[in-house]
Amino acid sequence: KKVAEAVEETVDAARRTLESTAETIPGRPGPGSPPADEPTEPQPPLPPKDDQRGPATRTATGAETGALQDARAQQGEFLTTSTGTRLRDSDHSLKAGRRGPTLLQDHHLREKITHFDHERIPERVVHARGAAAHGVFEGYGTAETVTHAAFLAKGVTTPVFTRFSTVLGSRGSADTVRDTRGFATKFYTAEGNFDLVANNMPVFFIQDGIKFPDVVHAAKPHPDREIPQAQSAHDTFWDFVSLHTEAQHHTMWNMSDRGIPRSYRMMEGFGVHTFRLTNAEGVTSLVKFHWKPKLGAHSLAWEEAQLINGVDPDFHRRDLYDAIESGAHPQWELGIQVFPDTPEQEFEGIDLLDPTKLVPEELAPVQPIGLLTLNANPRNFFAEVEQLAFHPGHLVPGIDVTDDPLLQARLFSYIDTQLSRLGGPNFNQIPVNRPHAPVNDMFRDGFHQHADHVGVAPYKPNSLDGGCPFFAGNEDNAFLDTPVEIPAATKVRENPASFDDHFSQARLFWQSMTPVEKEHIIRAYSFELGKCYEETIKARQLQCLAQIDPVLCSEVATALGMPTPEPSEPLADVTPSAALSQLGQTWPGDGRMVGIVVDDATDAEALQEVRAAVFAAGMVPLVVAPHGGEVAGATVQRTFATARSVEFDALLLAASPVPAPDALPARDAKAGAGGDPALDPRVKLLVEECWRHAKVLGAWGDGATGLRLAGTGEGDVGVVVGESGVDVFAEVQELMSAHRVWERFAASVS
Ligand code: HDE
Repeated sequence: KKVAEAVEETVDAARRTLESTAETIPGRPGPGSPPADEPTEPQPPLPPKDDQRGPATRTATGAETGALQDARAQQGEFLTTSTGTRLRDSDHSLKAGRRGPTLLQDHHLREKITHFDHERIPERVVHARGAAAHGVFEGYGTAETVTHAAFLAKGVTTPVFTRFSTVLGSRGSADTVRDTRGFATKFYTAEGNFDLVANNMPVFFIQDGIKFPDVVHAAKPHPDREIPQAQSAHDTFWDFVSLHTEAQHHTMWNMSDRGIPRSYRMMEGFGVHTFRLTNAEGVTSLVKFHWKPKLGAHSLAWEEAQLINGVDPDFHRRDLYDAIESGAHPQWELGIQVFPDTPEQEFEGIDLLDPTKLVPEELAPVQPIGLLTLNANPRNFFAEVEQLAFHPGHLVPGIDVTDDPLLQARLFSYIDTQLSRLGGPNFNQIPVNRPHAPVNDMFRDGFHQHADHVGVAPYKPNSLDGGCPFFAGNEDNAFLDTPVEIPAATKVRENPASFDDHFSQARLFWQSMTPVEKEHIIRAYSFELGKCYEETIKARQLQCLAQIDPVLCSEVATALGMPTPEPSEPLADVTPSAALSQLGQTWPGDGRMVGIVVDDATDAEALQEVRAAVFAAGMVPLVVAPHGGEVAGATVQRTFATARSVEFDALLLAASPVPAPDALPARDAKAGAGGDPALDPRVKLLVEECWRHAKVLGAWGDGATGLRLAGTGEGDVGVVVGESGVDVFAEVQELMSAHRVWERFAASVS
């Protein structure tokens, strides 16, 4: 009886704890609540047809059998074994006596440890590090002239799941490394899943998929020491791209500010390849897909990106999660550049099948066709993000591929890689991958088969299952492989001659940059090549730069302390494309972070007003104070010990805090010049870094002294000093709409 009572008490206590926790986490179900819905709504199976002996398919989520229950993760309030037997204890293994050996018969011990031993699956071979969010896509209907894809029709809304990623790093690597970013979206359309597996750069390193293992092996850590992690600043990468010169254009994008985005929410996306669309009349067009962020495309400063890798390696993942949680739902417009589908498959002399080439927007404007809004975070990272599987061949009627040899190889790779990553051929049955359209695929069995298929004839033609499932025709909107004529050809391992131009668009990109963006590119090449050991590799890359631009080449050569080579061919004559620059416009500041430095002497009312103004601007104020708790009537979010400038898009000083006893280093704690009190060195560092990273600074009241002690103040570019905090913030907000105050630094190149 005693045992039973003790057990009951323990269970009661656990339940009470659970209930109190549940109350404090809004939106989380408490005990006894029904199991949460699946992340992607399961769809009912196809209704059985009258003339059919059995239903064509019944998936594991088939409502008839109540099998939906099976797919739910947590049922009932008791801890059980995986086969549903309720457990009394999960903290002690079964032993022969309190101090005795553990018994082999302890099934729960063995089951618990065995499952744990197998929790990890292989990470993605590339794009291993990423973050994702659910959302909705709404078609504008403007694409109807070029495609009959139903989800692009006016007003049609489609659930989506988007995953952003870096390419090179492992699953646990830092977010803000210099790299290309993945931008892959799964549209769960009524006509089946459409995957737009895009990047944040419009071109790729290679023209033929057969080179993918080469470029990835070169860019990944060295196989002997397995370093460096998530970096291109090493010999093997530069060895490859300087030899395989078709990589030069993409490399230039990586060396530009595009390689270090400020946020996933502030990146453009590009389908890279040319796709073929078909409209209701059967007329085809060639298109390139673009994602345009409503917040604009913005980047970090290189030093800032490096600091973040240490201070907050999850920076991009956190930023996306926090923005969505706080209601700042990021949005992108999907757009297309449209080209006539001619036999040459080129536009204005640009080969549309060459994935190292872009088409400047000035030649083919991006036409908006729909709006993506990401509005919900995943609930279980493994289930949704890790098990998510994209494939560029997941197409819907009205959208088809072209003969781009890079795309063709991708069509093979993405299924193949899931076989080892997700452990078998049934990965599309995983909830996050499951289409919302009815599925009746006649695929059977295999590892991780969850469907309970019925019927006796999973083959076609059959009579035993009434001929089911049936083929669809035009009237049923069946997918049509576009009947493209292929000219008579000889089987060869060769590229078209137009693929031989490797430098003109790298030069086009360089020429399209503003002086400050050029400066950043020079510094990026200088840093990356400066990290290489092999002189021959650096010299070879300088030769490539000579073929792109003499200024770029000589600046990098000077930084490396090497001679500037001459180009071996005349430089390409290019027309710059202003659309390639990220600067020169203003954008909304939704979700931006504004640090406000205060101390115990700060005026509470003024602080309250400024915080309200920051919130009203759609931004997040973070109060930074000498200690935690309440300061100046506000809850402190960061102390001087926990804050680092990289968290803020702008910094406001409402105080000039004197060094606190825990401020380091001690030598900075002496009084300032001219009898000024000293400034806390951590605040000084905040200001100095914000200055260097081209962030807007503002101050009122004592804050003006703080700025001065940190070496800046009124009259400096991007620094606002005034009497009232609200007025100061109004000016700061305006400056922030240009993202950064790059004008602070005079660029040495033009
Ligand atoms: Fe990928 N790529 N890729 N890729 N790719 C993968 O598929 C591959 C390429 C891209 O968030 C892998 O499921 C080959 C271009 C993204 O889950 C793999 C080639 C573009 C993601 C693969 C390319 C991309 C991947 C690894 C050259 C931009 C992350 C895991 C022929 C248009 C998807 C996986 C996610 C992932 C192969 C080139 C984008 C191995 C062979 C070009 C965004 O299948």
